[in-house]
Amino acid sequence: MHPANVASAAWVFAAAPSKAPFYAVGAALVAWAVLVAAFGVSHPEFPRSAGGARLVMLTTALLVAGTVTAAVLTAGGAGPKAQAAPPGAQPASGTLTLTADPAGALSYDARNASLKAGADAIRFVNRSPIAHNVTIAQGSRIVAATKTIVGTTTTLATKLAPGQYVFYCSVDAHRQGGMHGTLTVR
Ligand SMILES: [Cu+2]
Repeated sequence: MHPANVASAAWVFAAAPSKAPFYAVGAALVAWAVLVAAFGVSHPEFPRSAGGARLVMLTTALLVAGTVTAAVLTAGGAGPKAQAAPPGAQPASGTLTLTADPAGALSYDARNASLKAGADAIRFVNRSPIAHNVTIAQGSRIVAATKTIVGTTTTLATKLAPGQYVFYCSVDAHRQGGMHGTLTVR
């Protein structure tokens, strides 16, 4: 490596330690590409043998894979922004979060929900002064139900098979009043 490149690489390591692996592997890939290109130009018959060609391709592939891996790892570890999901968004995992209307209206914050089949969790937030729950049923068969809570949050672990479900509040006539929706499990 040229002394100036070494110096700038060292600067990159010092300035951004979390991105250092990406820059290091990326720089190696660039250096390799330049080397192969320069050698190819000065040696018209390069690569001389099938084995040599394979070695060049393998090295290139490994460096590209290393760069991509380092880029992904570097991006994954980037600041607090990476973890912050937008408020109200359903996470991609098997967790369904439903929130009862905090002002006391007979409604949840969603009418249609979906979940991945398997080990799921139902998280129910009820900040209202009225007792509610989330009951999940297929037709008239109840398959899961959270505790009935007031002014707090509860989580229920469940295992749902793919299919169509309904969710509703089983307290008094809350379901008829509007606390219901559909749940699709894929
Ligand atoms: Cu209710």
